[in-house]
Amino acid sequence: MTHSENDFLSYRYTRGIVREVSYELTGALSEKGNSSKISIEAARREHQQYIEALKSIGIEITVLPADPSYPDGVFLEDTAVILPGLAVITRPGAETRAGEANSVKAALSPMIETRRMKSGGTVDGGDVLRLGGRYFIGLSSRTDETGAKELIAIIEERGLTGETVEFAGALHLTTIITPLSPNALLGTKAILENPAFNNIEGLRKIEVAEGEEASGNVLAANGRVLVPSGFPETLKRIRAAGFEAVEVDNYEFLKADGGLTCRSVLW
Ligand code: CIR
Repeated sequence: MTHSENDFLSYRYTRGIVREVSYELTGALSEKGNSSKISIEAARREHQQYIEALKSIGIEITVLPADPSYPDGVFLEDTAVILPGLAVITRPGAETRAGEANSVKAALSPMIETRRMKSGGTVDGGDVLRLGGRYFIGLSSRTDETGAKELIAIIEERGLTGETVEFAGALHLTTIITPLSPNALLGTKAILENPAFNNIEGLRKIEVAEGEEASGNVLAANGRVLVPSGFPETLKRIRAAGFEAVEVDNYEFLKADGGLTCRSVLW
């Protein structure tokens, strides 16, 4: 394994892409219909804070222009799954989002090898949880068996492992569970008890605090954990477990069911 592969597998990144917030974000998909309540001005401020947080830990960020045809375009994590040295361009599960992948592929191509999924199945990047070099693919309303199998085959070609996870209660798997390190997961009680996460040697499980279930999506990068603001008990638990955590606002994006990881693709 090369040095940079090893870095990637331990959540050490040097590059990333994000997309500008478009005015159409108020028309983004949202399970509770809250996206119409988004303040675009506040969302832009939050997104700038997020970009600064990523830059401050040494990640060079390329900002893609907003695309008014895609209200959900800022959540570009769903369109690409990164493997060491390869970006798999997904076929997102929501019909209105399928076209988002084209501009993401175009932006990534000069920076990293890209490969499009072509089985006809669907995968949203938000359903892909990576624990070190082990990929867990949640089967959801957006990610189907065919898509997951195709992705697992590509992961296995690269000498890593992939498996599917059945789960309920969230839009995406990583809405409720995310890594803090290659051997620590933060998640809701229910998902941490999922058989997929049992019997993993050396795995530490940190539960989000009661009443703070929306804090399961955090972003571990370069030795730091970005935690959405407004979840003080979960923040305490992450720090008590020995991680350096900083709060980043995600209030506006949460109205459209988006977490911190959704707003970037890092490698
Ligand atoms: C959607 O429903 O597709 C967007 N409003 C939210 C996507 C969030 N993405 C993610 O969890 N990876």
